[in-house]
Amino acid sequence: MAGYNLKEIMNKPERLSPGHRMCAGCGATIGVRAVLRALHEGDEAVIGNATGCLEVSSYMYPYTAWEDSYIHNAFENAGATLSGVETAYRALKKRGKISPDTTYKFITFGGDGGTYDIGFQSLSGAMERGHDMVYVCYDNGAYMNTGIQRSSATPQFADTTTTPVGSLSNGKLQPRKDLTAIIAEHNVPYAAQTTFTRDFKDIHVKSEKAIYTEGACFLNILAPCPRGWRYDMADIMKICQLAVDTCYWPLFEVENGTWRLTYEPKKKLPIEDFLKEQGRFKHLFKPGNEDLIVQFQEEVDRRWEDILFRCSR
Ligand SMILES: Cc1ncc(C[n+]2csc(CCOP(=O)(O)OP(=O)(O)O)c2C)c(N)n1
Ligand code: SF4
Ligand SMILES: [Mg+2]
Repeated sequence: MAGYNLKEIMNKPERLSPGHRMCAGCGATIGVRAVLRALHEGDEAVIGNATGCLEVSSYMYPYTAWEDSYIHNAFENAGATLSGVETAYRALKKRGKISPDTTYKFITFGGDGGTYDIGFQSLSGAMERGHDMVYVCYDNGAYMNTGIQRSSATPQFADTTTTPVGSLSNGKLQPRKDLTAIIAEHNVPYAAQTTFTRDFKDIHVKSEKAIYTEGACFLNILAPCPRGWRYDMADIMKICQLAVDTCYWPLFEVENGTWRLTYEPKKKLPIEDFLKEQGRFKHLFKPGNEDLIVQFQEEVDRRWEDILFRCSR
C-alpha cells in the first residue's frame, strides 16, 4: 500500500450509500464503509450478506444502499454462497466468458450471530477450501436485529434479553468465543482483528490486505451497537479506544501463520474503564459484585498473555 492518507481515503466515493435504515452511529455500517474504501478504484466487488441488522436495513427490495452486486444470504450459508460465486467466476474466466480486464473481489459480511454461531460451518468450509474471498464479521456481540439475544460472541456478564440480569442472574455465564484465533488456525493466508481507531488506518490497512491477498481471508471487526451496549452513540470512538487500550479487543493480524500485534497500548487500562461506559454491564458496579469484575479482568489478561505469547514466537 502507498502511504496512508486519511483525507484521501475518506474522500473516496462511498460504496454503501446513505439512506439505509441502520441506526445512527451503528458500528456495522462504519465497518462496512471502511472495508469497502480499501477496494482499489476500478475494481468490482460482489458482496454477500448474511441476515442481520446490516442486511435487513440496507437492502429492502426494490431499494438497496449497495453500489456493488449484492447477494442476501440466509444466516447459515454466507460463506458457502460466496465460495460458489467465486468458483463460478474462476470457471467463467477460464472459458473466456468474463473479461480478463476487470478485477472482481468477493466479500461477505455477517454479524456475530451469523458468523460465530449459525454460519460457522459454511465459514469454516470456505476458509478451509481456500476460496479467493474475504469474510468480514461485524461483531456487535449479540443478535441485535431480533432484540439483543446472546451469541457466542457476547462477553461474559453482559445483560441481554436471553441472559437478563436480575436477582438470580449476573448476565451471560460464559466468556466469548475467540473466533479470530479459530479462523487463524484454519491456516488461511490472512486473518485479523480490528476496530475503529482515530485515523482508521488499522482497519484500512487490514481490509486492503484481506481483499488483495490471494486465498481465503478473514476480518473480525469490533462494531459497537449503541442500542445493545447501551451507551451514547456519540461515544463510539471512545468505546473502541477503550476496547483496545484495556486489551479487551487486541488489534493483531496473522499472516501465513505469523502472529503480529498491530497496536500495543502504552499503558494497559483496567477493564472497568471499558465496562463502565456501557449499560449492559451496569450491574457489575453494584456493591458486592466486585469479584465479577476481577473475573472479567482475569479472562482479559489470560487472552492478552496468550496473544503476546503467539506474537513472540
Ligand atoms: C436460521 C435463522 N434463524 C433466525 C433468524 C432470525 N434473525 C434474523 S436477524 C437475526 C439476528 C442476527 O444477529 P447477528 O448475526 O449478530 O447480526 P446483527 O443483527 O447483530 O447485526 C436473527 C436471529 C433467521 N433469519 N434465520
Ligand atoms: S440495533 Fe445496533 S447493530 Fe442494529 S442497526 Fe441499530 S446500532 Fe446497528
Ligand atoms: Mg450481532
